[in-house]
Amino acid sequence: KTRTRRVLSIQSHVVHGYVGNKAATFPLQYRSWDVDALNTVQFSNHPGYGSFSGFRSKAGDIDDILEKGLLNGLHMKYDAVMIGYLPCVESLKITGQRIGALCRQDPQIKWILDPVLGDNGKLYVAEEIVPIYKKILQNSGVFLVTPNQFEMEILTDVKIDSLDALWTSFEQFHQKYPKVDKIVVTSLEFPVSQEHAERYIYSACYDTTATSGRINYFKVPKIDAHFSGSGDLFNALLLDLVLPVDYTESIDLPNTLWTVLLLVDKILRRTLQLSYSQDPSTKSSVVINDLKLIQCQELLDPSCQIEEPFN
Ligand code: PXL
Repeated sequence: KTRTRRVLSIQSHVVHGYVGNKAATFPLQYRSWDVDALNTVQFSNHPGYGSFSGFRSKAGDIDDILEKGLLNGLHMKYDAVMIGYLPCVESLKITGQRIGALCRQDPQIKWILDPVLGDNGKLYVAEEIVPIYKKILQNSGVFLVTPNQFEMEILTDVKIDSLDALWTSFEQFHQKYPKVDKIVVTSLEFPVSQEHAERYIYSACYDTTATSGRINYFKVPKIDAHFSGSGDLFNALLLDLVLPVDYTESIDLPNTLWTVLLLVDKILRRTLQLSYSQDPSTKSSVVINDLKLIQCQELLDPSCQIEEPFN
């Protein structure tokens, strides 16, 4: 009899579209997780559309649901807690404290933290958010952290403009936040050569528990489009593969990351193809508002074998 894994996923909710919990829930459920989705905002759609309406959950309301409702009311037991977009200072502070205490109480619970700060050199949260993430990472035994390149730079004070600098940044991260188990820098771009800079992105990981080859990186053909929610989908699939049902203190992080990269690539390409066939005016360099997760469900099936890398 297989156990059903259960995750508490603290992220955004959009009524229309697929970012935050809407991007994570279906893939995780499809891969046999019980997903408890706590919504940090409820928006009509993601703000990238240009207009949206909705509201952020208040810190007190999030805490009420988490502390009173789930942990002390229902006495929920989780295999994992995933925290994504949490843009409000008070909400992040209190949630960080609660999940920190929960994981100290029960070290079996794996905390996956996406330190959402910004992208492409721009912060998209208030500056006061930065020290809160730093404090969480210093004090808590976060299992897996998934910064992008810009977030990694902010957290380590290292400008990542080469593979060497990436190495330095990983070492700095481990020095500053020794309690963090695993780091995945989801996407990186730097000019190795003029040709490569345009055609590839990188993804890299650091596993502090690996006995050799702690750092690994992969080169992935770049898709010339921006997909809202792709990072959230990436984190959900990474969570699934990094915590298999038979999880025993060691997984092969580079191998896991490679599988996630292949899978996300396939889903993004299928999304682009479907967007194009529905609207032929879709340009090759585009912003894709909504992932086509439902139409990609057979790719999400855990038995789906992806044979051809990147084409
Ligand atoms: O994909 C991250 C994300 C999360 N939450 C909200 C967003 C986005 C990205 O667009 O708009 C509300």
